[in-house]
Amino acid sequence: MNDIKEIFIKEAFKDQKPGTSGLRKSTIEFQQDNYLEIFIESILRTLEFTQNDSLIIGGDGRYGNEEAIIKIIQICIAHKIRKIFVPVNGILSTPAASNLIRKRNALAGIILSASHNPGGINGDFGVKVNISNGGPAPEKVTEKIFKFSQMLMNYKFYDGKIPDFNKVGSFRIKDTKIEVIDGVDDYVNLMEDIFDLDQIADFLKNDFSIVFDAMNAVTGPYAKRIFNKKMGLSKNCVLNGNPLKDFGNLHPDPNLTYANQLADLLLNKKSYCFGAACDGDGDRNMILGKGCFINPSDSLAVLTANTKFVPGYKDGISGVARSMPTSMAVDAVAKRINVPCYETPTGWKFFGNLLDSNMITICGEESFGTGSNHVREKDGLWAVLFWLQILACKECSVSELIHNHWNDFGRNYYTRHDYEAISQDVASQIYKTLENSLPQLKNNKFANSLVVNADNFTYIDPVDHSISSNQGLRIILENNSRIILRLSGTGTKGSTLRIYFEKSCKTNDKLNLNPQIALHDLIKSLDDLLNISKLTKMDQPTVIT
Ligand code: VG1
Ligand code: CO
Repeated sequence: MNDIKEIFIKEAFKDQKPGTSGLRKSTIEFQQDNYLEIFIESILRTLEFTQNDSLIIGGDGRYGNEEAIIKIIQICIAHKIRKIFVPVNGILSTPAASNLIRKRNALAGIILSASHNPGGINGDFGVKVNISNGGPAPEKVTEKIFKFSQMLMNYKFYDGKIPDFNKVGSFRIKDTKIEVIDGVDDYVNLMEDIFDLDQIADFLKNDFSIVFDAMNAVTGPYAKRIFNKKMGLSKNCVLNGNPLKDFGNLHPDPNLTYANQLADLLLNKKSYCFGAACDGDGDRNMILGKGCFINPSDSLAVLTANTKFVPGYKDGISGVARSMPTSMAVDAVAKRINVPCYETPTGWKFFGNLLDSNMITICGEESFGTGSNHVREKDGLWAVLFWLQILACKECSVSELIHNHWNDFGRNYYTRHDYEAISQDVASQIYKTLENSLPQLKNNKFANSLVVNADNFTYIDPVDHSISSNQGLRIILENNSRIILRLSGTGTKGSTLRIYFEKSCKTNDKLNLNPQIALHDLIKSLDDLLNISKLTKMDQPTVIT
């Protein structure tokens, strides 16, 4: 019996263009017949596996995770891929996947996740593709995948049963060996190489209470292994620690709006000295202190200023990078320690070349993402451990650390306003109005300051010289203030508008204002120009960071 089948489709799926990070759609759309399969076939054709190449497959545990892994294995068997690594129960965080690709010398990884988007049958599903350096596929690869998806009218698959992958072991089907591995081990080993976990544990046990919110998503098993098993902390320090298919109806986006349970514990009740949360696939992090929220752009600056306290970076760093909308707080640190600072478009894939060429060691994005050359993804738990290591060395509170940082380097007041899932027409009207106003804005006054530049950001990769244009509209003002506007590439409903406001202050300026007040003139002037509240019929953004 021939159990390798060829399935034909009548029409290509027109909407398989990957966005900022992978292909994301509603779960229902992903469940259309052949939808996932055609995208996977396109990935395999693009990557061109040879006899010696292996593949990592895992996901954040959301609805459809295991079923998708089975389908992908079936397609891989039909393609005679020699070796596949799957974590037990298919649960693998994005940074752990990046690490595994590198450790096992795999050609690629397929991560089933829509990251910070909600899960469940009424939520979202997604596929991220990572290449052999462990990082997200760059644009030239995702473009090729998209091209295949528009051309292909058939795919191959193995029409047979795939054994359970609920425990460590291995099995062979036809030419393919499938190894089921522990998805947590390698990652925890890596964290032990970078950090002094004993020092952190001693500090925490000495009356420095912490709470970590895994938001019913992928980081639960990792956090329990590190905080409970390795450090011996009480079980209660990990909240929502079991990965659930629908994330227990939480929206696993670690910000003040969606991680409100944690925010309430730290900011209102002041029940702990330190709190942190990660997103659905474990690459984002939010850091909170007692009564104190750390803006992710500031977090990047604090980590960069304190690398000497972390064993993994004790020999110094080669450089830093931030995405364009991320505040320039880290630029001041880079200048002080005399290392280069690069500005890339939004999306982790743009850090890959800089990391691979050792031009940078640390990088980050304003969207709660920080990471380093230890993997090629942003890494939520890594950032949490980094903060704890600094606090353990300095023996201070989160609030003292951030205030001392501002007193030393100055402060970049910063906020991001998200208008989620608004109509595409309204979003494009707002975007076009600003785009068309850019030439008039330049060299004129805006919010009482001179506009020194107004443009649409274009990036030229310093390593391979590839050009990425249309990466965000910018109004750059004379006193190092900026307004940036871009449309999200990860949303699945309507359009999501992101607006970023920044004002930089010196050490002798007022450093303790509420950012919404410090930035009010910029926020108000932009609304006057673009009519955002009127057009969206929203008196405030969906999420304010
Ligand atoms: C958002 C963030 C971006 C991040 C991306 C993927 O993209 O702004 O900084 O890299 O999500 O994060 P967008 O296009 O919606 O602004 V994750 O945690 O979803 O992989
Ligand atoms: Co994520």
